[in-house]
Amino acid sequence: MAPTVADYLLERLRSWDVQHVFAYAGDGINGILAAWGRAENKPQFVQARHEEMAAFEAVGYAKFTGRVGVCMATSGPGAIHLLNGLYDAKLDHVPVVAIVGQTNRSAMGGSYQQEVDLLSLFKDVASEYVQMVTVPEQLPNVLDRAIRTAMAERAPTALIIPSDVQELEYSAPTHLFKMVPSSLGTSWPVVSPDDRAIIEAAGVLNAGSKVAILAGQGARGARRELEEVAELLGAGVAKPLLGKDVLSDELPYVTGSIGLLGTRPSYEMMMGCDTLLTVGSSFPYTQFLPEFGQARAVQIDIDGKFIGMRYPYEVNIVGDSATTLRALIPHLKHKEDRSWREAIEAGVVGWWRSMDAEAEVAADPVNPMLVFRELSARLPTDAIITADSGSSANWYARQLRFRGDMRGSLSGNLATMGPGVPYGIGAKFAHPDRPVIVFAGDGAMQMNGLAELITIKHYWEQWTDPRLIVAVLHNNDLNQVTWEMRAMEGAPKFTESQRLPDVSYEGFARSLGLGGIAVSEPGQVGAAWDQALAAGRPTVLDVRTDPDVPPIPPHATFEQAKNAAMALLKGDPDRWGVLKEGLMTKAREILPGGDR
Ligand SMILES: Cc1ncc(C[n+]2csc(CCOP(=O)(O)OP(=O)(O)O)c2C)c(N)n1
Repeated sequence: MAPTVADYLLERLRSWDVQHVFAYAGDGINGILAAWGRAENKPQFVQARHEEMAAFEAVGYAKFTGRVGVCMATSGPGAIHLLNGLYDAKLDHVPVVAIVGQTNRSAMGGSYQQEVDLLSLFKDVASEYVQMVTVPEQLPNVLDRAIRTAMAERAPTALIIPSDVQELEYSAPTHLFKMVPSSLGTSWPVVSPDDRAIIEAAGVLNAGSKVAILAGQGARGARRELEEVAELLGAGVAKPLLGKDVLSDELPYVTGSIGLLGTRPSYEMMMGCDTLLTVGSSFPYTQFLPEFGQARAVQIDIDGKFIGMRYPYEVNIVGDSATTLRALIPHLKHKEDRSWREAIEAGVVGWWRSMDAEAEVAADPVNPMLVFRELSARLPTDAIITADSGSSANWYARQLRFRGDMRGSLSGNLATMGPGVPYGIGAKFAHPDRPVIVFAGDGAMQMNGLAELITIKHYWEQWTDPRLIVAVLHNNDLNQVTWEMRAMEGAPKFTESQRLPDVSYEGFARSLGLGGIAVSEPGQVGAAWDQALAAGRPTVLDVRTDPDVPPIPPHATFEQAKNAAMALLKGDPDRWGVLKEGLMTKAREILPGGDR
């Protein structure tokens, strides 16, 4: 049989070294599924439970490899289901290619079953590149451009292939008018900075005496250079959520996370600095950066489209972060006065002490911070950690001390619920030899994490290191929103919306043949981690956590604290527990032995 368009599609994906496609079947891609059977499942078809999960898995895969993630779905409903995961890729700047089916060309425009205007549907999410393949000769060019554009723009792109086109005999573009041949492979440049801008930037950085560095995910790969710059400038380094793994938390001047979920030393450093150097970050919350006029600022970013915003920077340098920092280093003067650095380091010591103390606050039954604190010390240095949107994102940001080669991510900008478990699956396919730990709320587990445990059951025996631990914060509450309503709206908990039905997460895991550990007392947490980290199979840690421990950051404004108090006065059903836990937690920051 002559190869079809679908056969050629898989062959071309193999040529691009795509090894996994996260996908879900449907008759809109029947031609491709048939080709897969002929291709002996190469690239591997990874079957998710839901197309949104397939997209999240592709995002997780891409985040943890730096390579393109590929997902596939049928026409109509399958394509629609991909959307949220693709938006996650778009907002976090991750290269993902979505391939979807469409009804036959003969039915198009006929309000046919499952016919959705997919070009319009993907127009926004895949604004960098979305195309429909209507004749075989178009395929190599459209696929290659979808992959290259995803990589070049760090964005999702989409390919629509009508079912009848999938089954056409493949014929390559020819040497004729209106044919567009294509070729494989790309050598990406390392973007060097402009020399004059380097001198200007060095002038700004040398003039300051209190330098703060903000290092985001774009600074990954510039670890050594960042450390050298921070040393020379006597600076501290704060990390937005997506940059949590760019620099070790064991360096004494790393102040940790910044922003709504951030640390006190990061906040204080930004409020007190006179100079700001931002590397590879488009951290959106201006209010956590220095006051306008307070600091002179320099930004380095690989993408000219995202530079110069969020803060009135004086020098904006487009360039690869490591290369640009290397160019900058010879021009930087070592700051002799280390008092600013010493104050930052003292703040960092105090911060970690207070994090330990906060994790020790007695709660009913388990303080969620304890779950993270107990893991932090036990984390293997090659671990990959994901967190879902919800209160776990707070504790991920503030309680985990990253070191070694640890990687971690969450839905940084879309902040969607649901990616924790599928990111973990994507991570396992990316690095089957590394332990992966997922933190997820019970709401996220009920939304999709439980179903995706079935995907884990389906595949885990393929992974050389079988450890994929899903730690569930079992608080029977949509806790992050409960607290946001208290802090932002001054509104008491609306039980009908916030309370969740009780489910045994470890019981469900065990019913699948996975490990399941129930934790209902603080004293069990450490041993549970030890057991899960030593287990020869994926494990769900089902921890009964206290919803009354406030995930409000230490620098919550007076307004937010007042609102929370008002919510309690207005008859919040959980008011006594909240008051007790909230006061005890705050006391750990304020009292002697806290962080001051
Ligand atoms: C798809 C989606 N729906 C709703 C939200 C709003 N939201 C953010 S966090 C959250 C609660 C999460 O609850 P859970 O997973 O139980 O975690 P917890 O905060 O209780 O730890 C909700 C509803 C969202 N971010 N994404």
